[in-house]
Amino acid sequence: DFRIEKCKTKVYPDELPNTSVVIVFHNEAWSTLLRTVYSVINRSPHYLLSEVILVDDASERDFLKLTLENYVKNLEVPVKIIRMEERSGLIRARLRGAAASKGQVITFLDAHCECTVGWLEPLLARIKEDRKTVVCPIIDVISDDTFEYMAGSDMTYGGFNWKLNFRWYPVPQREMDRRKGDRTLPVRTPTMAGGLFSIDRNYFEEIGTYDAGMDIWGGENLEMSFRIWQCGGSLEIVTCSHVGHVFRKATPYTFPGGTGHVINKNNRRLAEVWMDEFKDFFYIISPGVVKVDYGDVSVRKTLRENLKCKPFSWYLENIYPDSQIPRRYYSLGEIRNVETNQCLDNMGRKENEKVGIFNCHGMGGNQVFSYTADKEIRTDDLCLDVSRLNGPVIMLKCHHMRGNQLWEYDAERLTLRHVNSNQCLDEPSEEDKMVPTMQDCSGSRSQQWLLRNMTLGA
Ligand code: UD2
Ligand code: MN
Repeated sequence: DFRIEKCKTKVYPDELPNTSVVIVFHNEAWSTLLRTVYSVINRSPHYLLSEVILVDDASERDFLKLTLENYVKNLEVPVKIIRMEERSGLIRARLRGAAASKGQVITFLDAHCECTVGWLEPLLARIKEDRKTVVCPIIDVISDDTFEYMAGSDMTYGGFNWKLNFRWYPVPQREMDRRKGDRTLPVRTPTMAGGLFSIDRNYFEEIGTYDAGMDIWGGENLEMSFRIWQCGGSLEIVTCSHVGHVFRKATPYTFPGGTGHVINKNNRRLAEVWMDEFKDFFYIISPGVVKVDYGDVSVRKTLRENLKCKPFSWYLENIYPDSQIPRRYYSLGEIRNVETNQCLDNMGRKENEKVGIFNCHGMGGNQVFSYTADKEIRTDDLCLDVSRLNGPVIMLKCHHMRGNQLWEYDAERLTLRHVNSNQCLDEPSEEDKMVPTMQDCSGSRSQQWLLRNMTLGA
């Protein structure tokens, strides 16, 4: 039981909607799959459990065929197995499972989970209160070495970066304040991880289920998150519900067509339908993506119109103001030095390393920075940061607190002045030609920078 004490004593209504649990899998191991199924059966009140549906996405392992079928016949709750005729990916497999299910709520789980004591009631109770709320449990970590269960945090929520990777970020203060410090109240989350959530069956259909044009893996979680928020629903992490998940280092399956291609295609579909002009952040930081064919999204665009969904800028402003994508910004593109004609370049470096400077290549990627309305210079979730007089200029996680990440661009003098140190960004020194320096502002050409706006993409 991984709940905090206050959750253990919470009382939920007797009358809750029942749920079907849909678990899709491809080449899952026996032990993890059965651990998932047993935990659902053992840790859920049976009157709330309509059925368990296992959707086999054309696995190649023998024991997942007849052996599994015979095994589940003896379980206390009806377990139905559906087989996809061909490998379809988790999105279409979940759609098939959902279509075959009967419960008032549909609960999706990955095939390597463990539901813990009391996991189900808080999810269903929240949906009963508001049928347009889509709810996720806290996803705890099951070690992929020892399979030990380790409690996760109720202080993180879902976000995403410019590359459209899902990421966990700390729950911001505004959300703590909204809950008045009560950790048993659900956290409104901008995005969900994707694998574990409950949704009212009718609402799932009203809001457009999934984008069936997405293949194999990836992107469907952001697509659904944006869609829910933009089209009038809400997405929450119900902190009194804990489900563990094995985060694995490698997948037991292939990506037909190539991992990159599949994920880029899915991401393009969601960017084109939901992100409006903000899709440029994705396209500019990963320019190769624009070559990927994403098929026809007209059906999804019509859905967006029919549901009268709000623009992505509304989502950024109201649901995700601490997003890595700034809602308002002055520039998005290269930052070029007037004297040397070279560009700032993060050289694919990671957090805590110096920002570089290099010949401009005009290809986006590592040479893309945005000067935002909050006056930070950022590339994805990293910001230019100076903490000492005379530098160095390093890339640090953006903290939205101004401080050492606050820059003043003078559009006439073309200078980038670091406010805290009152020094200006300058060309490299003789010692290290690869990194810009910080110098007292002098107005010299080496301290002049052009901030470009560029748009790649469709
Ligand atoms: C996360 C989600 C996952 C999904 C994915 C993005 C969690 C804990 N997991 O990745 O649910 O949203 O992000 O797409 O939030 N599977 C198939 N057919 C396939 C590939 C996968 O049935 O072609 C099954 C797989 O057996 C598993 C589920 O889909 O049960 C999710 O796949 P995963 O566990 O490899 O994804 P994960 O946890 O890395
Ligand atoms: Mn998983």
